[in-house]
Amino acid sequence: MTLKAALVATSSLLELVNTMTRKEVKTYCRFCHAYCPMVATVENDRLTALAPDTDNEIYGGYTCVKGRQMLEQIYQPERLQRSQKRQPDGSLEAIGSQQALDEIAAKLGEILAEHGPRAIASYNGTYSFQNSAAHAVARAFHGAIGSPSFYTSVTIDQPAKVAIAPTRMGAWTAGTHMWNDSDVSLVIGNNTLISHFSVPGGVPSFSPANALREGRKRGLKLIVIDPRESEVAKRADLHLQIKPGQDAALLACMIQIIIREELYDKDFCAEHTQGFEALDEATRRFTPEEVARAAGIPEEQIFAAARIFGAGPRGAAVTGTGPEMGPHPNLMQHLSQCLNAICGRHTRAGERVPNTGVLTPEAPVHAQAMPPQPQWLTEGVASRVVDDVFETTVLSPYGPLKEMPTGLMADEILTPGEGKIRALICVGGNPLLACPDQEKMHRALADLDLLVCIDIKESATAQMADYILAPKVCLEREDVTLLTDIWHDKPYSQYSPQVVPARGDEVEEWQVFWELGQRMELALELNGEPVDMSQLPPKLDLLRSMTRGSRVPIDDIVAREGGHVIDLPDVIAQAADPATRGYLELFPEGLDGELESAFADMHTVDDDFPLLLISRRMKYTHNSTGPELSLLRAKDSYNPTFMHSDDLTALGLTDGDEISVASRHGAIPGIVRRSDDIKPGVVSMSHSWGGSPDPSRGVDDQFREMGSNTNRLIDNLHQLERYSAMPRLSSIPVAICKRAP
Ligand SMILES: Nc1nc2c(c(=O)[nH]1)N[C@H]1C(S)=C(S)[C@@H](COP(=O)(O)OP(=O)(O)OC[C@H]3O[C@@H](n4cnc5c(=O)[nH]c(N)nc54)[C@H](O)[C@@H]3O)O[C@H]1N2
Ligand SMILES: Nc1nc2c(c(=O)[nH]1)N[C@H]1C(S)=C(S)[C@@H](COP(=O)(O)OP(=O)(O)OC[C@H]3O[C@@H](n4cnc5c(=O)[nH]c(N)nc54)[C@H](O)[C@@H]3O)O[C@H]1N2
Ligand code: SF4
Ligand SMILES: [Mo]
Repeated sequence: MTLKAALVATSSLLELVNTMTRKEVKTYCRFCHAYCPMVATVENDRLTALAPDTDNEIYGGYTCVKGRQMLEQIYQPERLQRSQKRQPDGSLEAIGSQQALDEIAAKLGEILAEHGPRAIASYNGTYSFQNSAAHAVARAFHGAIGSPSFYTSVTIDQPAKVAIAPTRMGAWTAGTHMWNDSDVSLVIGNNTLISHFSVPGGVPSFSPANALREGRKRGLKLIVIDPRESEVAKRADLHLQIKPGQDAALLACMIQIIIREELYDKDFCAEHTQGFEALDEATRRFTPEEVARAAGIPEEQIFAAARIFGAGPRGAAVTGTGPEMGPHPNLMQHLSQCLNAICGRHTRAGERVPNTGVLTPEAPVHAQAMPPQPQWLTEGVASRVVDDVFETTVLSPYGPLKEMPTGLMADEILTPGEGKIRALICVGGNPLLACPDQEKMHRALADLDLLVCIDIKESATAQMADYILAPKVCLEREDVTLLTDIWHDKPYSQYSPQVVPARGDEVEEWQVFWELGQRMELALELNGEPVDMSQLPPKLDLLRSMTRGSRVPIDDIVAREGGHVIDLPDVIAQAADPATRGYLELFPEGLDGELESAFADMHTVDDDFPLLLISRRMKYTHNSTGPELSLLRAKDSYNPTFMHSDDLTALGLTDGDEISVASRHGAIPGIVRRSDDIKPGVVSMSHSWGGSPDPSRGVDDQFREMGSNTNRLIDNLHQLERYSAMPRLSSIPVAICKRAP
C-alpha cells in the first residue's frame, strides 16, 4: 500500500470508530436559570456539537447565544481543571483536590475550635444554584457545625419578593394567575427577553419570544414600567417610561384609581384580605397629577395602565430586579402584590392550580391565604453590624429557609468580636464584583484567615483566594431541574446524565461540603435523613433524599430521556379550610411610614449628582460569566455607559467618549454609548464587570478591556432596606464628566 492509500485507510478507519462511538445525549443548559433543553453530540467522550432539542414541547427548540458557547467553555485552556493553592509569594500552584480538601478541613477545624461556628461562612452565588445538590449539602454542612453564616446572592437580588412581602402580607396558597391564561400582564422592571428570568404572570422565562407572540395572538395586553424601552417594553401595548425609583408612588396611584373607579374585586377583598380601608386611606395622597410629575410620565398613561390592569379579568403584576434594587423595594413589592390582591388575581376554589411541581412534595391546595408571619422578620440570628436586622427567611417549596443578608457580609468579616467571619467558602459566586462597596469587600476578603473559591476561572474574587477548587461544569455532571420545578405552567421536569466525563481533577460543589464534613467528622443530614459519611455517596442518592415524598419519584424522571411535561392529573384548588385559612394583610405594621418616605422622595433631586444610574442585564454575559468566552467577548469587552443623546449633548459628550461616573461614594471610568431607548436623566450600566480594585492591578487603566465595576459607586450601609438589609443597588445619583486624558 502506498503511503497515501495507507493514510486514507487510517482516516476512514478513524471515522468509522468515531461514528461507532458517536452518541447524542439529551441534556439541558445551566448557563442561566432557563434550563433550555439541548442535544449534545459526543465522540470519543468529547463534546463535538450542541444543538437545541427541537422535540421539546415547552421550549420548542429555543436556546440563546450564551448557552451555545458551552462547547468553548468546556475546552477553553484557561478553564481551571485542577485545584490551585496560593503560595507565600502570591502565585498559584496546582494541588490535588483531595490534598487541598485535607488542608482546608484542617484549617476550618482550627477556626471552629478557636472562634466557634459563626466564624465559618459560605457565600453561594449564581452557579451554586445550577448544581441541583449544592445548596442542600451546603446547608447540611452549616447545620452540622451550627453556623448561621450561610449567604446567597438572593439577598442582593430580590429579597422583597422572596422573603419580605410574603412574610408581611401572607401569600395565596393556590398561586397567582399565570401568563398562559392571562388577559393582562403588568411587568415592572423585568426584561425576560434578555434575562430569561421572571415569576409566574410575567413574560415566561422559557422561550420568552414565543410566549410573547402567543400572548399577542391571544389578545393579552402587556403593560411595562421601565425607565428604558427595554426589549420587552418594545413589544408592550403600553410602556410607562418611569423615572427610576418612583415605582412605589406609581403603584400607590394605580391602586387609588382602581379603588376610585371600582375596578377591584369587592368579594375577594371582603373574603380574603385585611386592611383595605387603611390602604385606601394611605394611598390617597399619591394623586395622578403629582405622581405623573414625579415619575415623568403623562397622567393619561397612569389612568390607562390602571384601567387595563383593573379590567383584567385575569392577569398579574410582576416585578424584576430594576425596582427591587431601587428605593423602597419592600413597599414597591408589597404594593405590586396589593394590586394582585385587590383585583383578586389568584386561583380560586374549583380552578386548576397552575403547577404544584413534579419533584416537590404533594400536598392538598386550598384557595386561601397563608397568613402573614411577621415574627419571621425579627427572629433568628441577629446581624452583628446593624441593629434590628436578623436572618432573612426565604420561602421555598420545602418551607422557610434562613440565610444571612449578603449586603452586610463584608461588615460581618471586618467587625471584630465574637462571631466575626474568618473563613469563607465561595461557591460559584464573585462577591468582589457583585457586592456593594467594592473597596470594602476587597478589604474584607483580604482580612479573612481562609478564602476558598469553587470557580471555573481565576475570577476577581478567586484572585484573593487561598485555594481555588476546580468544579465540573454542567455538562460534566448529572442534574435535575429542581430549581425550576414550580416555575412552569405545566408539570415539567428533566434529568440530564453526565454528558462527558471531566478530564482533570474537578469536584462538584456539593462534594466539597461532603468531603469537608467527612474530614471534620460531621454528621450531615438531608431532609431529615442521615447522609452516608463513610464513602462519597452517588449524587443520585442525595437527590433522592432531597426529593423524598415528591409527586413523581425522581427515578421516573431519571428513566426518561430529555425534558417532558409529565402527565399528571390537574390539581384543583379546594375551598378554604376554616381551620387554617388566613387573610392577606394589605396594611402591615410600618407601611404608613414607608408610604410617607416614598411620598417625601417623589421630588428629591441631588443637585450635585443629578443623573440616576440603574442596572441592567446584557445579552452576551451572565453577571461576570461570559467575558472569558471569545464570541461573547467579541460583542463587548466592557460594560458601556448607556445614555440618551439629549444628555450627551447637554454634557458635551459624543458616543464612545471616555468619561468618569461619580457618586457620593466613589468614581469609576466608563465609555459612553448613545442609546435613545433610555429616559433622559438616566444612566444604565450592567453590574459585575471590571476587576479587583487593588491599585497594583491597574483596573482603572483597563476599563476598555474589562469594564468598570458599578459597585464602587455604592455604599452598602446607606439606605439599607428594613428587614432584608438589601442595599440600594440601582437608582444611584451620579454625575458624569469627560475623563481627563
Ligand atoms: N450594582 C449591582 N450589583 C448587583 C446586581 C445589580 O444589578 N447591580 N445584581 C445582583 C444579582 S441579581 C446577583 S444574582 C449577584 C450575582 O452575584 P454572584 O453570583 O456573586 O456573581 P456572578 O458574577 O454570577 O458569579 C459567578 C461566578 O461563578 C463562576 N462560574 C461560572 N460557571 C461556573 C460553574 O459551572 N461552577 C462554578 N462553581 N462556578 C462557575 C464564574 O466564573 C463567577 O466567578 O450580583 C448582584 N449585584
Ligand atoms: N443575559 C443575562 N441574563 C441574566 C443575567 C445576566 O447577567 N445576563 N442575570 C441573571 C440574574 S442574576 C437575574 S437576578 C435576572 C434578573 O432579571 P431581570 O429582573 O429581568 O433583569 P434585567 O434584565 O436587568 O431587567 C431589569 C429591568 O429593570 C429596569 N429598571 C431599572 N431601574 C428601574 C426602576 O427604578 N424601575 C423600573 N420599573 N424599572 C427599572 C431596567 O431598565 C431593566 O430593563 O437575570 C438573570 N439572567
Ligand atoms: S436562555 Fe441561553 S443561557 Fe439560559 S438556559 Fe437557555 S440557552 Fe442556556
Ligand atoms: Mo440575580
